[in-house]
Amino acid sequence: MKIVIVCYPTFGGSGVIATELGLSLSKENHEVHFVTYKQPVRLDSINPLINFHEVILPKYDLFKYEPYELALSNKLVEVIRANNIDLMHVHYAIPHAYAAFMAQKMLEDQGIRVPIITTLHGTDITLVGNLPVYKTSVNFSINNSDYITTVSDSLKNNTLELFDINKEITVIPNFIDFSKYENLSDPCERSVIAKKDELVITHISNFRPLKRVIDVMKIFKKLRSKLNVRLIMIGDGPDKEKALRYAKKHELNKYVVFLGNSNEIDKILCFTDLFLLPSEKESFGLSALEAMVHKVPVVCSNAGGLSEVVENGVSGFLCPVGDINQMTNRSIEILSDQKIHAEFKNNAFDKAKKFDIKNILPKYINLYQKAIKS
Ligand code: GMT
Repeated sequence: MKIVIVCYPTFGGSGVIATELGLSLSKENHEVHFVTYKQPVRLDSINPLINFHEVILPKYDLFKYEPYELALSNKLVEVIRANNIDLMHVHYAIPHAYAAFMAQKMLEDQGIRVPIITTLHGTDITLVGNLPVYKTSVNFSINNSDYITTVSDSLKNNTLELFDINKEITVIPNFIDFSKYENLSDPCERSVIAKKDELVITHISNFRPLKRVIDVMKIFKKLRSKLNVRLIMIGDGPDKEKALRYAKKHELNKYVVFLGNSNEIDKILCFTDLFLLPSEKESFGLSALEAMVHKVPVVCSNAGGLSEVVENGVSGFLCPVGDINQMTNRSIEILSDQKIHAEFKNNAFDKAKKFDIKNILPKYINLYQKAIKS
């Protein structure tokens, strides 16, 4: 098949999933064309079946805001015509489903029919998509996609509660490519960041308010008073400054490392002892899964789809949003007994296997085939 993928090219989970999906499709000999405003951050492998088409927006004095959707739908028509594309798979509804719908209509005018699959990822439904300023257009573009998927049951339920959806929604969970971890040549170098006797706690996110990074800091402060722990904060975003200030104010600087955005999270996760994700909303929690593949137990909130990824009391713990005491106590429970820690580590890895791309890719391929035939 020849597939166009539209996504955000940044470090967010939706862009990561779209990129990994494209790479896996190309390994199965499908031709993949990414259409977005920048090369996706994880699209670093050279492969003749992977193509990247940049949406370029010229500056024009009259515009206060450049009309990205317009340029994107224009580019989609151009790429689809030039490459005989079979289908469009758009990740994150805003504005991608809307732009895809316009492209589909323009192509129909030229006698070309290309189906749209829209994958909803989270905040396109639970936060920004639900704002009155976007809601009608988001609802319209979801209903006008040929197939809709969500990354968890929880997000499917949210979509049905918040929007007026007249189509079936298929749940296709996020995934991880286990084959990438089978023959890792890089050594796992804990000593670069942590001392021998220190336990390492990691948090990865885009530091948006809904990630509750100050909860991470507060949990860590409590843990530090009981255990010899070090915290690694990976990512960047609006609340990073607050987290830095918290670390300084509470004299945690010596024990917290802020690494910024990174494409090398595996180099940290491989020696991490516990992953913290206290988010207020989380449709799936891809970063938790990325930790679990490295045998890292997860202590997180019970928001959204996290309970579909982390089994409470087995591969980690799910606690009420904002319950810092409970998250601290659960972390201590895992970290203070080596036998318990080892059990949680193995369980985390076993649970992650359910999300191996080998199990998930066929679900997308089936849907693509159905969409092309219909
Ligand atoms: O979590 C973020 O802030 C990024 C966001 C995105 O759209 O890139 O992540 C969403 O999609 C990920 C991939 O499907 C999910 O793993 C995240 O849980 C989801 N984020 C939220 O629902 C807040």
